[in-house]
Amino acid sequence: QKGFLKRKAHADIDGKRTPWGKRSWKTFYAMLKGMVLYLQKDDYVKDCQSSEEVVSVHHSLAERALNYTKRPHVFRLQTADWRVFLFEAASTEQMNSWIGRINLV
Ligand code: I3P
Repeated sequence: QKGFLKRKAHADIDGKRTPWGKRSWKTFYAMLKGMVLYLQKDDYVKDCQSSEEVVSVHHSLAERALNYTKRPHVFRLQTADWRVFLFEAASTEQMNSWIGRINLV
């Protein structure tokens, strides 16, 4: 499973609210391999290199973010260490595919 996703950080480790200034939507190229979600930042031009974030999806839960109504096809990922991310997919189909794949892990 791979593709572009927009991500918003909602809560950091232990469910602490992600502070102002760190809550904006950012585009990543996402790849799910095994129990790891690799998020490649879309900033080649700015940094002349790519930076990558790694999120373990082991014991995590993905579900449609029904109470987030500002954007369409957004799903919520809650990790085992109680971080919460919102991800905006390009379509409902892609959103459902990510949810299904993450919850299979
Ligand atoms: C955040 C940014 C997000 C917004 C968030 C802001 O500011 O504007 O787009 O979320 O609102 O805090 P910053 O870039 O300074 O972190 P929405 O797009 O969902 O409105 P929030 O604090 O209500 O989550």
